[in-house]
Amino acid sequence: MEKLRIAIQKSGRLSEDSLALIKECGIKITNGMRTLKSDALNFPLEFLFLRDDDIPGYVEDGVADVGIVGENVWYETGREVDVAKPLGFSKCRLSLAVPKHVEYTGIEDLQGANIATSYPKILGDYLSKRGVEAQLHVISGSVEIAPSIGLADAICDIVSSGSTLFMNGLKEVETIFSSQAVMIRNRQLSQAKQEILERLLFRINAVQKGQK
Ligand code: PRT
Ligand code: ZN
Repeated sequence: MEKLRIAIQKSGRLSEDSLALIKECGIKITNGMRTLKSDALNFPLEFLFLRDDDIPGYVEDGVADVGIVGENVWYETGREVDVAKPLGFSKCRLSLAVPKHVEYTGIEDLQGANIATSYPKILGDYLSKRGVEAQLHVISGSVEIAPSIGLADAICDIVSSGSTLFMNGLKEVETIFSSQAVMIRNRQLSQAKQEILERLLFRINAVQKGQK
């Protein structure tokens, strides 16, 4: 029998809530997240546990049929996949921040600035729409320390509570993207897989209604 293959983050901020949602849908998994692959016991679903950044590419290529990622990762990778459903957890925002003593009057202050980020596509789109040209320094982690080591004048990073910015002497000056976990899907699912996806989304809707 055909199964729908879903890619879930192996370990990180999305993992627990993604699996909790599956569980709330009444779906049981054989052997947790310790393996690369797992099966559902009572639903035609198969799990792949991956790094979140790899999920949109796997879904585009059809290695996975659907996946759960942050909208930030979905947009940044620019992969040809569709959002099937916003899931309402892992809410955060992508913001620009500058050292707290810097006077900031508006986005034009960043003309010619050096900005460190892990999101060059989202930030590049945002700046070019506003006619701002800046040098983007792409770094994969610890973006918040870039100003203090002299690498950048500003940063663009994920913010949740704001405490990371605060602890690094930075202030948030623009929110450029709002994000939450979303279910993404391959654009060419077979009829059988499409039907399984609809059953899964039906259950997710019911869970979400119950939470309201
Ligand atoms: O290993 P893998 O590549 O799979 O995971 P990862 O380390 O790339 O991602 P992970 O697990 O950190 O985050 C997964 C997704 O969770 C992100 O893509 C976002 O969609 C979402 N999310 C929600 C967050 C946060 N909240 C968050 N606070 N992602 C990152 N952060 C980081 C942020 O980068 C910054 O360093 O937390 C810090 C800021 O938090 P506050 O509360 O101090 O503002
Ligand atoms: Zn990642």
